[in-house]
Amino acid sequence: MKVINAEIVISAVKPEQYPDTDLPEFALAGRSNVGKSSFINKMIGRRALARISSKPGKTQTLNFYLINEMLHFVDVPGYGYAKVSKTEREAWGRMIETYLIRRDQLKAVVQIVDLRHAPSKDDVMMYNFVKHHNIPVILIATKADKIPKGKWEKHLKVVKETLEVDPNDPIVVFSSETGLGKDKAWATLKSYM
Ligand SMILES: Nc1nc2c(ncn2[C@@H]2O[C@H](COP(=O)(O)OP(=O)(O)OP(=O)(O)O)[C@@H](O)[C@H]2O)c(=O)[nH]1
Ligand SMILES: [Mg+2]
Repeated sequence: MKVINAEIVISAVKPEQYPDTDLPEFALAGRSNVGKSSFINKMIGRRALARISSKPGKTQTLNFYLINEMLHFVDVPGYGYAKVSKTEREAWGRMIETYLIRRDQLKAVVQIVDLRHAPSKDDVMMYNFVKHHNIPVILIATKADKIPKGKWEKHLKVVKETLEVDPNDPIVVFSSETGLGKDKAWATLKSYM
């Protein structure tokens, strides 16, 4: 997809603030620092529309990005960031759950995992949560540029086995560094719109 226009619409923390449109939405889920914001930027061809940081925990609100007046990407705060207090973590959890369960416009969760490592307990929990609520999920195994191509299949197998992935769920090997997987990711998203 050729992205002509991309803009942040709102940073929301509660449902009243979500954009009042019927446009299809895709929410990014994944560990803090896994590369959710980088995924959005690569997909839309902007270096820094979604905020990226070397510090984990950068994204703290539900950030709605409007793409070509056609769809929204929703950048969601990452989970598993140790330096966040329990109270804060619970508030984030509620905010994310409320959004994922109640948002009719949500077409699929784009769950980002790190191709280099076995998915964490939190990754497994998130995947199970999404499956439990019957929300379609697209898996993106990112940072592929950090391991040699010959090892992708082996790593992919570990990802699938650890998550006990439903064989019907698409999984795309991706790199925000090189753009690997971008076309396949767009084609996959479109099939859910
Ligand atoms: N080499 C490489 N680095 C990546 C890739 N994707 C993200 N990164 C780096 O990983 C770090 C975290 O990326 P972000 O996109 O900010 O991660 P995030 O998931 O949005 O993080 P939070 O907002 O804290 O939850 C940054 O330093 C990125 O440059 C990738 O595909 N390859
Ligand atoms: Mg982020």
